[in-house]
Amino acid sequence: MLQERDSTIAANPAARSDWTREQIAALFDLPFTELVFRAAEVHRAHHRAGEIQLCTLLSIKTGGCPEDCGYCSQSVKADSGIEATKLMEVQAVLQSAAQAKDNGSKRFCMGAAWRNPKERDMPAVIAMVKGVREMGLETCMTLGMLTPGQAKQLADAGLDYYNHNIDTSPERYEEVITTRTFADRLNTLDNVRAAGINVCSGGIVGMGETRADRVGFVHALATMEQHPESVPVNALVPVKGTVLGNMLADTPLAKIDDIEFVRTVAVARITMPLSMVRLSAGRESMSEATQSLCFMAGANSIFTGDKLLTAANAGDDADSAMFARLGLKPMEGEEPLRAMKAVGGCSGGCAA
Ligand code: SAM
Ligand code: DTB
Ligand code: SF4
Repeated sequence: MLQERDSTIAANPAARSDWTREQIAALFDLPFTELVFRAAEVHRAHHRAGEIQLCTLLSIKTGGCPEDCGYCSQSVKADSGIEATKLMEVQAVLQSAAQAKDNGSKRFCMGAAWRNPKERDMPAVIAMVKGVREMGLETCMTLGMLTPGQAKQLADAGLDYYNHNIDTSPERYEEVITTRTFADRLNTLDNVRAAGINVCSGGIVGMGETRADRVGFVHALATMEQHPESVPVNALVPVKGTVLGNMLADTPLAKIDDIEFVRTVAVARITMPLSMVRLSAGRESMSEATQSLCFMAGANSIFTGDKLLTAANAGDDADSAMFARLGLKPMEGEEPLRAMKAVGGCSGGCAA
């Protein structure tokens, strides 16, 4: 069955990279129900729409980050009360991964509050990848910027995915982060791709950006020569003491507009039909109705468990209840873009 699906996908020229901003803006402008309907059609053409991928996050090194990302509680510039920790011991990480596996998670994502990993950190990080993989879980890491050599080391250790977000549109980027550029981010993504690791890249909605910024954000991802295998769409978790948390507090922008959030998910689904679209941060304060609309609009992956990196998450009990109410099942199969590579259907661009 999977082979049949894979060859259908491999023959499918859907993952085009020539989207214009005007085309993406026109999708955002569609009547809401029409947009969600179209996204649901694209979703069904390429994915098993009743299945949601379950991933678990662990912060392996928390706080004290020298970067100034305006949304982040872990920046040294933020007055968020998050205490800086050292890199966790490998055994403790493996224990946590075993628990995630017991709870039904298929992927274990390890995040570190670093600008970039130091060479002295690499042996421990590599041991974590190898250990988690040996348990039969897929591995993902997000450690900040990587050199080509570090990407190769992680690939050799067997790392399945690397998460590095573009976060917002190229135009808005400098208003949110000044300590590294949009081009730096793309450079790391190139290094990850070149090393043969699957790419996970997305961003945040609800940072007070304009519709045009959301168009620019999706455009930057959808015009990549090869779309990211996973696209996390985070709703800003406004944290007191961060630049954005303080700026948006007590303004009408403090809470993301649900409909606009669902629109962004739908446009990501339509423009990157073969990618996994992950409903990431912000679910804890999102109604089940809004989450359902996101699943309808093509989101097919979530983070499970009580905690993201530092912020609260919806929690396993709430998610089990939601899955039962909605008739959703945890995903067992392979991601389309990854499956295409396995059957040799994508020789680089994956574009029409
Ligand atoms: N330090 C690494 C980096 O920045 O690449 C990895 C960890 S960082 C926390 C991963 C991503 O989480 C960020 O790029 C951002 O998109 C998302 N994120 C961080 N804080 C967030 C918040 N308060 N609300 C929503 N998303 C957030
Ligand atoms: C992503 O795009 N979202 C996750 C993951 N990649 C690493 C992180 C969300 C972090 C939310 C805020 C926190 O927990 O501090
Ligand atoms: Fe550091 Fe990552 Fe937070 Fe930016 S998002 S401050 S790089 S931990």
